[in-house]
Amino acid sequence: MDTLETLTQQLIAGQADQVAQSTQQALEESLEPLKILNTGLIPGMDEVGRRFKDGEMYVPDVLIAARAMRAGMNVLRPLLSQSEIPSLGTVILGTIQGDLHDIGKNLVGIMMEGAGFEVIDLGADVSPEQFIQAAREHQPRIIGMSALLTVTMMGMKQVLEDLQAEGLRNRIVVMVGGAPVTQAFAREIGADGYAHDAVSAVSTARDLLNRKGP
Ligand code: B1M
Repeated sequence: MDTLETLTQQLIAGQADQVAQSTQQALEESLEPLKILNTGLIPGMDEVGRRFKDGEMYVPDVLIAARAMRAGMNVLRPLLSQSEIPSLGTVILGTIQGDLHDIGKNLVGIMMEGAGFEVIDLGADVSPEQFIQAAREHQPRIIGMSALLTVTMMGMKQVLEDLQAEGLRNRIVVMVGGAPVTQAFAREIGADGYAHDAVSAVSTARDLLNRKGP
């Protein structure tokens, strides 16, 4: 088994210390941080999701795997966010109210930082009021919302409506993402953009800002 396969297995087993070590080892083998993320860590989390769905793993196992994922991400974070690029503007990020899934949103944050955005991460379970308050306070160019549950997705629409009602909608680009979210859903709720993963979130953010202008 090569280092990335080992990493995937350790993540599934929730072995946080070993995941950190294997991530470090993969870097020492000169593997690119993005490759380690996409070929070692994320497939592990995908497999955890499959097993959870099929009743082969339970919530505590998933939490332990999520902790291991974080241990690997902590090793990669400084490398993924290394950037000499001047700030492209402020992005407010958060997982929508009622939803505690934050791993994907954290990855989006890391990649955005790496691309030169200043990221203000509101965390998970973020209410529409918190998004509005942060929009007033930080005057972001982008608000990015993440949802992993079909039952919480509609909360994104509420944030869009509240931004509109507060007169803030026109100056802010709103992006959405998360496993159950689609381009069609983004369009339906009136978001400006959708990204399938953390890497495309960066290019989508750049495109949307270019289209909107200064
Ligand atoms: Co939960 N969970 N979970 N879970 N969990 C899912 C999402 C689920 C699909 C599992 C399943 O049934 N197969 C299912 C949702 C079903 C549905 O609604 N369709 C589910 C469920 C049901 C639940 C509970 C209800 C379980 C229960 O209690 N009975 C419960 C809900 C709690 C709550 O939120 N209120 C729950 C709890 C949990 C844990 C707390 C145990 C844990 C979360 C820990 C944490 O995040 N800190 C957890 C986990 C880990 C998962 C799975 C296994 C993995 C999610 C993950 O981290 N993926 C997940 C199954 C799965 O998705 N395979 C599952 C890795 C991550 C890198 O990917 O988050 O998709 P993802 O992010 C990607 C893209 O989506 C995108 O970029 C990221 C990186 O490429 N992206 C964006 C994300 N946000 C974006 C924003 C953008 C752009 C792109 O722009 C702003």
